[in-house]
Amino acid sequence: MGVQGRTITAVAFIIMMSIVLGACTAKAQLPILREAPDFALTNQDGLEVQLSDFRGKVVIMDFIYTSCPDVCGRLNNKLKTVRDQLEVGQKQDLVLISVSFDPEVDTPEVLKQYATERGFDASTWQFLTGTAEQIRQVTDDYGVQYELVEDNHEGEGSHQHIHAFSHNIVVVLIDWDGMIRKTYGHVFFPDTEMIDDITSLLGKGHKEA
Ligand SMILES: [Cu+2]
Repeated sequence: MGVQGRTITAVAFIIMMSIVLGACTAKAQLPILREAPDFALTNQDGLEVQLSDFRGKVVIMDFIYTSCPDVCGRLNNKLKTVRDQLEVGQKQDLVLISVSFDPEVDTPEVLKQYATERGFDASTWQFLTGTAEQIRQVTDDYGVQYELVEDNHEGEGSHQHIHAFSHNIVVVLIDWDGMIRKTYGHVFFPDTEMIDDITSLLGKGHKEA
């Protein structure tokens, strides 16, 4: 091979490597994990809501109960903080859903009050409840585990009914097409991780709704 041939080989090699490196540094696409099981539940306004109503949007969904003393509130505060940091256009394409696994206490009225008191914007955030069977089905479908460990009716004549559950944490990121793209199993993920994940989906330009 002559000098010219070697130069061409070297140039070709450099071009090839830069393509490979470019591909490696490009943002990784979230894989499609599985189809998000659909459901029909009741929201904080007493209206029926189906997951499939939100095709064309990106959905972040978690599972909570309103009398949780700690983790559920922290988790929803985190989702609120993440949402607050998105650009206006991105916010419009994102729907937050919190499904209660405590339908006995978390009626639509309780959910509405909870959202209002904590500043969770109910216009873009669905708080869902249902019958015991409906909730059992949805939580089974999404791998939510929970167990009632305390059942408190506070004082005589008080309407306060407090449950305590032992439960795992399930947060799912669902794309515009109803596919689960990521699950978060704890509350300690950095805001930036979820923002990047949402942005990677919203950057695709799928806006049918
Ligand atoms: Cu909790």
